[in-house]
Amino acid sequence: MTPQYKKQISKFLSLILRHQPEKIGLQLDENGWALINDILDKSNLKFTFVELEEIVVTNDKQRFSFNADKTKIRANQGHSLKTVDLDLKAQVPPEFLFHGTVERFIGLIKSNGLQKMKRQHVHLSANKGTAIKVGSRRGKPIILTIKALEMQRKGYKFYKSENGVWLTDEVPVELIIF
Ligand code: HQG
Repeated sequence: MTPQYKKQISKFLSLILRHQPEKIGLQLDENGWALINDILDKSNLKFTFVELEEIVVTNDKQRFSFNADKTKIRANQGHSLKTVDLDLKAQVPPEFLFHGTVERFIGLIKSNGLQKMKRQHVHLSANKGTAIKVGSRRGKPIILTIKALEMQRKGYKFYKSENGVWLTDEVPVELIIF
């Protein structure tokens, strides 16, 4: 497999495991798991179980996880599907978390806080470097600092995905340092 083909498969997996399983007639269970054999059968991109394993293990952001007996796979975060509940336990966050965005959203964020938009959660990171990468997908990154521990003490819930992304429902504007 070339790196390009691996990337193409990884993007395809993100699409069917986070957003549109119906594209290939795939079923996800309530916690977002899909049967690996179904994916291998239904995918137009051809790959074997061993190749899938390599893609999951070497994925730059560890976007996917296997279940214990490696019959199922799911995306660790990033879903837009409303029906998937990752069943994560609420956790106490560090004092500060970071969010990478771009200038054109700042006005709206200043009025509405950070909103999950099309996804299930607002995505935050414990380190600035990751937030810079996330923001850079859209242009010159602007990094917002979130008073996460204070938020949690005020009753907001925080979750950490299997691959270390911090998730929350929204961030009120008064707890964002611009
Ligand atoms: C912005 C990728 C207007 C927000 C990344 C962001 C991440 C607002 C965009 C993961 C807003 C939503 C998630 C408001 C927030 N008004 N815009 N009130 N509140 N926004 O893609 O955090 O490679 O859903 O700043 O690396 O950019 O796919 O979220 O710019 O981990 O695995 O609305 O997706 O991971 O965009 O990225 P997104 P995100 P993967």
